[in-house]
Amino acid sequence: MKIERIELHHISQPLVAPFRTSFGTQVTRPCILVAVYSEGLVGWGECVAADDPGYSYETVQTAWHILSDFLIPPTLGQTVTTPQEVTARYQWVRGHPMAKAGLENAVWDLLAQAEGVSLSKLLGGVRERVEVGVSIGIQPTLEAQLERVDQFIQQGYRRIKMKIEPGWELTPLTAVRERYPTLKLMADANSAFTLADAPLFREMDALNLLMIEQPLHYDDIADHAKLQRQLQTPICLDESIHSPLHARWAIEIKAGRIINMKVGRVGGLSNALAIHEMCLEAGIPLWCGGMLETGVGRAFNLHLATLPNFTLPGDISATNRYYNEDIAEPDFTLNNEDSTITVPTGLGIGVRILPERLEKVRVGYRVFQA
Ligand code: OSB
Ligand code: MG
Repeated sequence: MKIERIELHHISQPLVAPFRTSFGTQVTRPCILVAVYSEGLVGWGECVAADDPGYSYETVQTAWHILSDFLIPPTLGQTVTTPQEVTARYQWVRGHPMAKAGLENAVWDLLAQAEGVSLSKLLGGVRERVEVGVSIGIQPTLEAQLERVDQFIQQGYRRIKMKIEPGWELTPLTAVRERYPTLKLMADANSAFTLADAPLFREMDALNLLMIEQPLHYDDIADHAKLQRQLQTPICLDESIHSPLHARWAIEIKAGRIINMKVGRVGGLSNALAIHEMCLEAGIPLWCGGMLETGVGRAFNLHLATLPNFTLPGDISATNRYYNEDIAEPDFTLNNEDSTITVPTGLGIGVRILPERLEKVRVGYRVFQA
């Protein structure tokens, strides 16, 4: 297929509630939607870089620059039959995985549509519904935290992730554990602690958490390996894994026992597939992380999480947990009898962009024509 046209849509949508983590508070969520046109079809991808470099060094602005000046020019006008033919043209570009994923994933959607299959089918997915949980931001008070957990449990979520930071860890986690003794409960520190906090994490072993996500430095695997040796609770790596190479290093040194897969963080679906394969062989379970995506990114997450080694519930919540109105339809809803979301069965990612909604929240637009 010849890539005839590529569009970048920079959008910014208000979140239904502020989302506070150890690295900051998000009130609105931007992203860049990438549209790739060929032979009457349009593939969509979502670049999940944020407004600020708090979670990752990438921002909407750096991704816009990398896409516009380095990734899109060699892609335009090319004839492609596989996504790897696109990624090969910008393989020399170091870093910037979220920018790369936005473009590569749009090509996956395009190619799946052209082949007349859903993305899950093209990837080799094995399930129609995906088990999901919810990620709860840091709350102003313990009462607010418990109330938030209660709300989500009432909505049907059966796995709760709590954000933690120094001063907001054992007390809120213990309170939730006491109220829900058998709940699948986990904590995400977003790199807020150091190895000197090992005693604190050893105390968490008593809480029977599903895992502790990224307790230490965002670029570290060495200290995570040291901490994992002192804990019974599995460590899950998020921020530290940017590529199949990082995944291999982390597995080799036993830096954790679980990996959070985010397709943006690892540079696109091809790398996600490579990491999936590697983890399957190494006995490392995966789950699909989230970046407060729009319906486009959420659809990618659902399709990806249908692969066999995604054996733990993902951070893929219902649309109404993030946005009042989204730019794509249908909205994703929780099947609240079993805490799953049904994977779209249409062609490609199987969601439809709503042009009026898109324009309403769009703050930047650029067209590249072959
Ligand atoms: O660390 O997993 C994280 C959101 C933005 C950036 C980083 C993270 C998160 C979440 C929310 O935890 C996941 C979601 O529901 O999309
Ligand atoms: Mg995380």
